[in-house]
Amino acid sequence: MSNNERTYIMVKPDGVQRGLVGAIIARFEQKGYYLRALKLITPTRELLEEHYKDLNDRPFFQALITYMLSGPVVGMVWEGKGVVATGRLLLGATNPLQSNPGTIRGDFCIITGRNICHGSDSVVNAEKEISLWFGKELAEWTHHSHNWIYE
Ligand code: DAT
Ligand code: MG
Repeated sequence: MSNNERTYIMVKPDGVQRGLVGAIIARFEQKGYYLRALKLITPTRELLEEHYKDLNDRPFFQALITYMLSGPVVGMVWEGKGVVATGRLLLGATNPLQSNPGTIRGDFCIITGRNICHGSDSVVNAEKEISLWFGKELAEWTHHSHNWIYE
């Protein structure tokens, strides 16, 4: 497993409106992952329909797009060993009533349609989402604690 695996994490409009951006960033930062990109974005319908295209035949798709268009989102790229799967563990289950306490969704929200954050579900999808939302604008830097986080 590569130390350079990357994932796309996004604070959804409810997370931004509720002032949870910092709390969500903190979970990834404290874990030891590298922040490679971060921006506040007002997404277009077209961008969101592409991002969620695998769900476009689901009954909740239009409600999901309307919700995601309701305000700015914060997109981020986080990097590190196992970050795709571990990122989803940090977010918690899709349905916040089933998310464990201690996870972001477990601690901060209640319903699936307002679950405050997104995380890529595979390495392949992460790379697609990163290029969709950021293109190649990723920062390369070395964490001052790198050798205290990795052997
Ligand atoms: P996740 O965001 O955990 O990867 P997903 O990719 O299956 O979950 O779905 C994307 C988003 O769509 C999810 O965060 C919230 C919404 N969603 C999923 N299932 C839903 C449902 N049954 N009812 C309403 N919204 C749903
Ligand atoms: Mg998903």
